[in-house]
Amino acid sequence: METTLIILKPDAVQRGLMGRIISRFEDKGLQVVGAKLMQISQDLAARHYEAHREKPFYAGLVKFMTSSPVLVLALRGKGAIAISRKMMGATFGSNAEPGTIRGDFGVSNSFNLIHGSDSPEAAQRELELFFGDGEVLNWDRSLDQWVYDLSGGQPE
Ligand code: 3AN
Repeated sequence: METTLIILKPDAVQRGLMGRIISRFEDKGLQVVGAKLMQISQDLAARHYEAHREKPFYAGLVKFMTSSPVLVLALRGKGAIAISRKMMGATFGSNAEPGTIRGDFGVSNSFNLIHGSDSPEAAQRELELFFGDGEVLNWDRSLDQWVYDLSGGQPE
């Protein structure tokens, strides 16, 4: 099972889209194992986006991400990282496919509603950045026996 870090960005929170976006992930079968409404500090934004520090959009991105609260989620499931990325859609709302979160809910390129870890290494780093000890819960979901085929001992 993989766990990924998802951020519902300030535009998603302000536009009242949190519930609808979380529902998409729950409907898909991903499990919410962490959730936190928070205001991202300058320092945390800088650490989260350190790979983009030299990019021309960096200052605007940090300003946006620290401007208003975000909802940070830890989502778990088999292939959760790739599945979430597919559900998010292309980076820019203007060309994200219909059926994806960015494709269905936005048109903007910089206000693009959601962040999701793009690799297992990024997920581990980002989960540690945003969640403290004990804030990601390993809870048994009784539904799992119908979300996955567990007959072989592994979720399929
Ligand atoms: P993604 O979020 O799809 O993984 P990345 O990792 O390429 O996209 O970029 C990180 C974030 O930087 C994006 N979520 C987006 O908010 C922002 N970003 C990327 N490229 C641009 C751009 N050209 N103009 C404005 N913001 C951008």
